[in-house]
Amino acid sequence: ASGLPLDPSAATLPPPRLSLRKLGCVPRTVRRPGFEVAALRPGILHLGCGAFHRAHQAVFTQRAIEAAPGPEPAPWGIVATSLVRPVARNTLHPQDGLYTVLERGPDEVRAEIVGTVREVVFVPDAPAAVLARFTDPAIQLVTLTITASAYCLHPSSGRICPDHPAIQRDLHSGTPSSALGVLVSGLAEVRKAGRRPPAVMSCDNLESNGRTLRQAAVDYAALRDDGLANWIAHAVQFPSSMVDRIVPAATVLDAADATALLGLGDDAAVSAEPFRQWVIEAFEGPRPLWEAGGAEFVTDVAPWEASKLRLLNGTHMAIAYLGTLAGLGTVASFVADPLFADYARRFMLQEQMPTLPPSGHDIEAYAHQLLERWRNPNIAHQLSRVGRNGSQKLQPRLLASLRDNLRAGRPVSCTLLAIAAWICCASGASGPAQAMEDPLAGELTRLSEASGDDLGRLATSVLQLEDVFGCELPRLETVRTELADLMGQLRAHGVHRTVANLLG
Ligand code: CS2
Repeated sequence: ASGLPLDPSAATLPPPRLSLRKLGCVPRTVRRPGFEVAALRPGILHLGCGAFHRAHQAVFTQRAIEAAPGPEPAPWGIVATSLVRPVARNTLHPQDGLYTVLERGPDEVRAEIVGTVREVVFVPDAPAAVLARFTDPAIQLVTLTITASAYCLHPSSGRICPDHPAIQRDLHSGTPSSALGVLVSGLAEVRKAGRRPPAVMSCDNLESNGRTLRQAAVDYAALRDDGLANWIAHAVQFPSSMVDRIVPAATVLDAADATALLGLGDDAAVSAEPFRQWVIEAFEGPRPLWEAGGAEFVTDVAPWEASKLRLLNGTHMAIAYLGTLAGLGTVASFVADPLFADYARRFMLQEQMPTLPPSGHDIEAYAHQLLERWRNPNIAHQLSRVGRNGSQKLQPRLLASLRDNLRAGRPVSCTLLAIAAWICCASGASGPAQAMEDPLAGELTRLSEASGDDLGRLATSVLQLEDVFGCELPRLETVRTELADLMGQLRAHGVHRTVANLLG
């Protein structure tokens, strides 16, 4: 018994939390911010402080500050706000905004402490203070990672939906709580103060995200004040950007791994794959030296955006629904099956690649690289997460290319199989265990119940959701019958046999 500690409770005391004071104690194997974090002044207001932001833009910004000359850190600290949940505030406050990014490669994990997030605000706690930041002369940029569904758009037209509950809530309460509401009210403050507006950059996976955000902000402003709408349309820059890094939702395993590597507690740690990419439409005015982190500034983001949305995000959707129906849990487990990997490759090369705008990009190499990234066994990217809100994401990721291919007489069966799988999951037709979170889940379940066992009827009624499918696709008899047939095959034979039949 001589090896036992005298006080057993002492052995289980948690380590102290990561904080500015403790930063000097972390082992040398962990990368630390290469600037004096306490001296970093804010320059960016960010909406949506989720795991993606923390593993993407905040890391590029860290590189930019590290590369900037001068004794003082370049003033690009981030004031990060979250709108829906207070998790970021609760975990980052006690850590002085510091957290670890665990870069999980196939063979090793590297840890980096990020120091660019200098303030974290939960908007419902202090809405007026957030709006006041828009007129803070230090804030030069406003960036957003709020996810596609928070843009409150009609999926098929890409214009805002004034009846959206988040917009209605804002209009009735007078205090904005939606991201669009905060953005437009903040810009209204800038206009009232007669200041030069910050550039506003969407970092979400949307088609022409800069133009889409501008239109959404203008439409939203027009619900209140045409003068404001007109000013936003003309005075504010909305550069587009293509962002890419696979970042699963943070888990307790991330916190535990970070704690083991740092010797300090970190409840805000996030995991990410080693790959990261950011292509930004050039804009005027001051900005961080994001190139130092590998970002590219270009005149037109469209070719990058199209291949990213259609090959990466579109195939992700196909993987999410087919994988869920096959009883799998992660993207990596799907592509580990050679038949499913063949399906993903065929889908990308035969049905998505032909629809891309001309560019000098090597799309085959890109598809190959994507399969390698998805295979990373240390990234547990949950299918339930990748597949949520499908009704809001189908249009740019699957339906746009489906239409192009139908018009050009090219093959579409891999795409239709992905849509058939979405209908099975999102309508609950394949059972509650495979149901996906979706704003239209209630409506889809109703359609499924009304159709009973008649898959043809279910396909027809789902296709008639004009907000999702527009009005052209539902009229195409071949789309309807093929979808119903594929849903029948999935139900009767399971995913493996259906995919094997399809690939021939
Ligand atoms: C995914 C993306 O959940 C999803 O919609 O497709 O989050 C994807 O992992 C990122 O866009 C990768 O950059």
